[in-house]
Amino acid sequence: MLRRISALVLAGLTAFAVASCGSESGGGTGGDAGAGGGTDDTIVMGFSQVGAESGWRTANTKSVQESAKAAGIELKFSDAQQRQENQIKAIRSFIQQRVDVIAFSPVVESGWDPVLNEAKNAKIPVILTDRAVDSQDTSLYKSFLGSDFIEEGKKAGQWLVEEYKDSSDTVNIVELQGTTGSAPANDRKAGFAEVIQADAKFKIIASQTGDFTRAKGKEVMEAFLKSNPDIDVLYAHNDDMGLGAIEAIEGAGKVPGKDIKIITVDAVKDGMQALADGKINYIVECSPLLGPQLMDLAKKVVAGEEVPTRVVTEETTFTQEQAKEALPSRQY
Ligand code: GYE
Repeated sequence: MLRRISALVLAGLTAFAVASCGSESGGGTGGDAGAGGGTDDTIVMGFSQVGAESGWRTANTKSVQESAKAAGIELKFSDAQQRQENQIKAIRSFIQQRVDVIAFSPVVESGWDPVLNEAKNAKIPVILTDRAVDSQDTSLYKSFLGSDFIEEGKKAGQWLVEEYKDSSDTVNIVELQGTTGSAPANDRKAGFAEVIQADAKFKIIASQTGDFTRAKGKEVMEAFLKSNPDIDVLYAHNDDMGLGAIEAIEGAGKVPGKDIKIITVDAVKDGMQALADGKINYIVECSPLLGPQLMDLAKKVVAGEEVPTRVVTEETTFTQEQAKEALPSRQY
């Protein structure tokens, strides 16, 4: 027994020596140290981020980077600029570098099976964070950490139903959707539609993508305003598009929050400020602070421990009054 243990220790030491040797000779390549499938204690995580499209995303990136540091995990961070092909490339490169774990926030839901199979064959565990994939084969990833976007859409719809409960007039709604094909766009649309369809007075008169950005939100809202003189409500799938739309509404000489009621999702600082200022009427929170839980999951997965296949983030909602109270202590 003892002999076996010392043999293991020796093997470990040799492996360690090989690893440090590798990192020295790796010199200029930077960041190779620690990779190599667990020859070193430092966990190396390859993380493929969606992009930098919104305040939410910036806060999420910061959370992931800071928590990796705090957890002693070496992070190889890659920004996909909202393009799936960039994410596939990044994941392939993580596989080639033999990172210990891959985490990514899939820009769209479909089309991941081939690259996820490559990771599986290379025995590199994958954790989905923030957004889901629609793969039937759930053995392709260990866990999915993030919000329930259908629930968020439902919460947005419930506020609207309550707001107009005493009126039988038609309520004309325009919708700014998130990135086409993304889980939050699909689900926030579906959850909202499910709740409002209970009453025929709610009519979605226009619905288009604003790609989760402020610039696109403004541009699409300008077009909505031109072709629809009678808009009562805007439902934007994130704060940034709502903020862009506010500029368009003001530009058209209307008062956001009054002439056109606005519901958004996220609750980032700028959105909360607009809510406190009366320009937005209601925000459904979606937390970007996924970093600490992600690092926790990564450590367990690398250690071969069982982890829950789904971890849902806890979230709330904000009215204008609640936003005023919450703003001073808001982290993002
Ligand atoms: O709501 C939006 C961002 O995937 C939950 O992506 C995330 C969404 C978030 O661009 O602001």
